[in-house]
Amino acid sequence: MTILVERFPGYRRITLNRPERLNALTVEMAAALNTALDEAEADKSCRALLLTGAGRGFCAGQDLAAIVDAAPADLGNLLEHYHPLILKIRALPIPVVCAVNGVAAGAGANLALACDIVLAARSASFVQAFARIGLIPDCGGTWFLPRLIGTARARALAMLAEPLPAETAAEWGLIWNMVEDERLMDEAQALAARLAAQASTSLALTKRALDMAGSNTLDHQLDLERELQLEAGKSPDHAEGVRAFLGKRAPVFARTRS
Ligand code: LHQ
Repeated sequence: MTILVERFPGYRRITLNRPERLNALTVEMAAALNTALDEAEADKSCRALLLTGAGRGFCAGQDLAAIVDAAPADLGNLLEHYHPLILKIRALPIPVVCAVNGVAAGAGANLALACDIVLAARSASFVQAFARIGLIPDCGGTWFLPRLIGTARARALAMLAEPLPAETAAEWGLIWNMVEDERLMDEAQALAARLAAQASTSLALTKRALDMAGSNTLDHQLDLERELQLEAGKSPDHAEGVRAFLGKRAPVFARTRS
């Protein structure tokens, strides 16, 4: 199985599982990942996702053996399998934590950057490997990189295709944080469990607002915040959060998404 799905209380862990190829992507794998994301969304008790890779790599991007003789049109067709995954991760109404356990290259790097909170092991690295094989960053690379780290660094990473160590990725703000290798999975699971215990409507709407900010004027964004705040304000979790604060106790949020 190219994708493994494990259920934990409140969240699911999805593991890219072609370790002998550093979890390089294939069309079959993209289809399996798509199904895993759909199933997680349909399960209202699933309130967070954790994405990681099996073995020593996170994901080496497209499986190059599968495109060695590909015609240009084939490359475009392949992206029709990958690009919807990027949009799906962004549109999911639940937070997605990515535990980057090793090298994340090409589409693999950008798959990680599409997630909401990226935690990487010290030994991990991020490589926009595309220029090495005469391609351009896809799967959102040209969109994510300048927004996350600014155009100067984005351009150099995309054009030089040099590996960026996890520690620098965290310093630059490409990712949320770096942890020692042996701590990665515990920390990532704790993060997923913590998000799963939070107010789910609040997280879903926060995710939506942050994504819309990429193309909105401040004026429009303030309107959107007002609209989404009204929606968040209607959730029982909001009432519970306020009561818990005033009662000096920990809030108990709903275990099922509405
Ligand atoms: C691989 C791969 C790989 C196959 C390692 N494929 N076998 C999407 C679709 C449409 C159009 C095109 O674009 C895209 C998006 C893309 O993702 S294009 C970019 C594709 N990815 C790359 O160019 C990265 C290629 N890989 C590497 O540069 C290195 O393997 C990295 C830097 C990831 C890791 O280096 P090392 O740690 O030194 O490992 P390694 O190179 O020895 O790899 C281990 C094995 O995995 C090895 O096989 P072997 O049989 O010798 O043990 C590699 O051949 C295999 N492998 N990446 N993408």
